[in-house]
Amino acid sequence: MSSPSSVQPRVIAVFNGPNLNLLGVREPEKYGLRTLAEVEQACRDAAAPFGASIDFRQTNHEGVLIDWIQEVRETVSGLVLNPAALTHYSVALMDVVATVPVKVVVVHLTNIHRREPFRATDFPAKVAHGVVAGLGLGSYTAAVRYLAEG
Ligand code: CA2
Repeated sequence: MSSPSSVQPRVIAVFNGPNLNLLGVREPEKYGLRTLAEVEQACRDAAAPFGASIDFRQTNHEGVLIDWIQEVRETVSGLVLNPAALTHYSVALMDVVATVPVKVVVVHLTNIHRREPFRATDFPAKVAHGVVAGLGLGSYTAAVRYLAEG
């Protein structure tokens, strides 16, 4: 029988792709004034009422992002993924997302469908459970809440 101390907290991974470390520092007119640290805190605040915790990471490297997804795919309760520019061309990222047995929600700060035409192609979204785009930091918190109530 398991005791309360052996209950594992549910973890939601929130992984971010290239250049998102520049949020709030460069091009605020495009991506807003919130920093990635503020996005992280908002995700933690959204998960806490559901008793879930957040594994929040950012990398500028496609292979690192793929390694991280492989690392957590069997252990997390859900994955929120902002692939940033990898969104528009990474078949490798789409392929690894397709292997994740739990729900994956792709998020974008901006509405990629009202920007340059090339941004409307979203490879990981083709195999994800859901997509939230255009709500700024709210794209992340909506996805975290959805997965946390899961
Ligand atoms: O809207 C989103 O969340 C994007 O994934 C952001 C990517 C962009 O390439 C996608 O088309 C849409 C860009 C992330 C880079 O973020 C920056 C933040 C501040 C300054 C420069 C880049």
